[in-house]
Amino acid sequence: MLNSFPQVMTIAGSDSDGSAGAQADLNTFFARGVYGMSVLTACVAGNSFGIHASQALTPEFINAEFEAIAADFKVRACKTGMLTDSETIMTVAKQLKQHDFGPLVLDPVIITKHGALLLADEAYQTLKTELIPMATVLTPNFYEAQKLTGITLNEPADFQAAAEKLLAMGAKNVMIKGHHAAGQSIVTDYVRLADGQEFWLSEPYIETTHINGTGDSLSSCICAEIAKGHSIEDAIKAAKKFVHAAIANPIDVGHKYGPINHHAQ
Ligand code: PXL
Repeated sequence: MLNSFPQVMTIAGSDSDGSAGAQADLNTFFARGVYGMSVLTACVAGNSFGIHASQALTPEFINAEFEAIAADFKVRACKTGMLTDSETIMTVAKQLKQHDFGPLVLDPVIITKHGALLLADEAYQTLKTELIPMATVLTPNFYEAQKLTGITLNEPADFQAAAEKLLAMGAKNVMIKGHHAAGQSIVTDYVRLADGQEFWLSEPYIETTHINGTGDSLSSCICAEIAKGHSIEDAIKAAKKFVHAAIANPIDVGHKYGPINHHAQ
């Protein structure tokens, strides 16, 4: 009975407006019926216009958060979001090696959709060598996949080559997210699983300004589904549907670029 309820943990930044980062993760965890915890790595002052200030938390404090959770809870799966810099990545990697927090969904957050930098340039290499090898599922978006692999994504074969390269870095499963080619009416993701299976997932493209937190929520949903015992393939497919519904049914908050709707199912 003790600690039997599915528990998950996000390792991410707080976004004050609730649209992204740890807030989006915790909303997703709640919506998917798991108990969510958060190791905050940074706090950003954001609203629907953008990010106005950012403050990294210290390694000492981040360690204290990890230790507090590890001492008391049984985390079945975890995910990462904003990791700021190499020092933060090293702190997180060390904690993930010391404790068993279950499978890791690594969302390699680099920059927001509106251009705010959430990961320093100097940290790409550390992310590649320290964390990607620990990733059960790696979920780069179109931009991040190109940054991490150096491969320009045009043709389907480019996506396959990029995924191959990310697998060679040590990720077990890769989902390259959310490419919407100009003029097309669908958004397509490419998935490559550990067993060699590959597939494309498409949903209709929705013209909207309410997409803050999309990537965070997708990776959180994968994490939640894994914690409930679903396969990686099913978790990825469920997450794609969840995020699509959350974009398709917007809620009216903020003045500009709003959040997705975690109440939608
Ligand atoms: O959605 C990417 C993201 C991740 N983490 C934090 C953010 C954002 C985007 O605004 O603020 C803390």
